[in-house]
Amino acid sequence: MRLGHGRKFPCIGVCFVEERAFGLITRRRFLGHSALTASAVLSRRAIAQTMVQPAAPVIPNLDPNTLARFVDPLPLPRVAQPVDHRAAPDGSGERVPFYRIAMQAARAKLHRDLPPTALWAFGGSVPGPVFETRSGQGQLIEWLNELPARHFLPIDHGIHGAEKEKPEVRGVVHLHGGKTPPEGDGYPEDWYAPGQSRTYYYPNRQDPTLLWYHDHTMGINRLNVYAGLLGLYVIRDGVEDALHLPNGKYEVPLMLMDRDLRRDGQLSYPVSPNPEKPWVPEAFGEAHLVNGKLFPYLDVEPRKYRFRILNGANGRFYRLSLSPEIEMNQIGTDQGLLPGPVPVKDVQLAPGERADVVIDFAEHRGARVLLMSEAFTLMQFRVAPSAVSDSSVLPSTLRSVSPIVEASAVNTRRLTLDEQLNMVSESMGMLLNKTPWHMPVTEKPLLNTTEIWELVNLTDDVHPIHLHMVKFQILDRRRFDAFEYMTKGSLRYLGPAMAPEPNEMGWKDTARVNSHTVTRIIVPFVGYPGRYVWHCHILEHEDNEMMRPYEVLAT
Ligand SMILES: [Cu+2]
Repeated sequence: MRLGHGRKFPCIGVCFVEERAFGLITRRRFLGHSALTASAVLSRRAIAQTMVQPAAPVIPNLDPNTLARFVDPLPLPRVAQPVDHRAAPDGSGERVPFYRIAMQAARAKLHRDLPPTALWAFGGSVPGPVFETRSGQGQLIEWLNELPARHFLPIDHGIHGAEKEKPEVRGVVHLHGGKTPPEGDGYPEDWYAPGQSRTYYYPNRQDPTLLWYHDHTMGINRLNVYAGLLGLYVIRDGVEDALHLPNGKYEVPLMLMDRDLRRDGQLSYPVSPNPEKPWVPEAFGEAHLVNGKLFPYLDVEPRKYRFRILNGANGRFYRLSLSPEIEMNQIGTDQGLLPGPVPVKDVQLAPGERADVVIDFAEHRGARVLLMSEAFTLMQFRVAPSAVSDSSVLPSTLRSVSPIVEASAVNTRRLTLDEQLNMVSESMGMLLNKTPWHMPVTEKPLLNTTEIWELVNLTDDVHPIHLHMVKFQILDRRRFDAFEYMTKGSLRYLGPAMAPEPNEMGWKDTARVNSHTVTRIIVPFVGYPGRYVWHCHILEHEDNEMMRPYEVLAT
């Protein structure tokens, strides 16, 4: 375990503020937006950052607000096509679609007025091709590593798993939210070098939802994903089809992510002032990409649309709303449909979380509607002026989601979320339960049993905690005295337990664990025995030790 390196953000021309809203704490770049500055409190970290004198970047970063808005149509990812059918490896004799997708260097225009940006991409595009499949329809994917021999983003060789003796470029693919056997789950240490490939089997024996695939390589995951290695994966079934939700061209994926770009249009990843230890604890970009474009527009008809939204950012939390304000209906979350539509004015998404949202433009003929995240404009909807007929339905009942009875849990684990700070409040790394990655496995639930995990967040940040292979429900969140916990070891609550938000009351695979809050999740360990991981989905945290193995034991 190499702690003792890494500073907080390099303060290149901008500083950071801490904003408290809805009981959450998020750090944001100070952009001069009054909405942000008015509530801003200069954090201990921002104070520390003013003490840092970073090296000037060779090419300054681009201010995306200097670009023309809404000049590029929203791109839609192409649908992946199988190249063959092969025998499923489960012994069933069934022949299943076989896909071959390469991780490779690519160039893409992120905006009309920018030169092509060098990226790493699945199948040559960011996002990669979208997989379309059905519940219970297995498929095989050969993931080829055809990346170049050298990385183009700053590797920190002091981070566990990214040592100098390892190949600089490595890759391994994880299907986020997939109920996947362990040999195909993309275990972070199962990486492979350029010229190699792995074929993974996805049984897809799970409810319909939006999953996503991305790199998960030990120690450089944040860099590989930032480079562009992510894509969407949709599972459907007949029950969902029968709801007659908006479909076809009226169902639109929106993959959100933020990047910093240099003025020459190339990716810029933030680094610490120490070139030997370039890791930074979070990477927030000022350029917000929707399906890989800056400020795209989408022509829509005045009717209902279904948007399948992923926060694919490394560390950015999005709080999505429409301007002018239009009420949305959230119909699904990470692991599928909610019991019924939840009317919302905004939708909060931490990295890794998904939202399934229906927006009805019927009352807004001829309008220009912006998709915003607080002060940031993400994209524009251009509503056509003429009325259309709309046969799609927004049913009041979507799917039965039975709350798991707490008494059914056979075990409760109390697990802390930890951050180590030095004397000037600079992060030295994060941990789960004060235990680095390489220590022996401590979480070993039995297959087909249910556990409660009490996630005790001792840090000042919100951490989106993701468990591989399983889905879970959020029981509640409760504020506690973190100082007393850290000094005396006693857990003293500061208020009542709060139920999850209505739009979190479905099946989840990633849960926001708020600062100084105990978030309880209840997890049926149903699926496959074997070694998996759980981790924070802020990728900079995950790469610097906020990830642990867990093992489902066969009964
Ligand atoms: Cu985290």
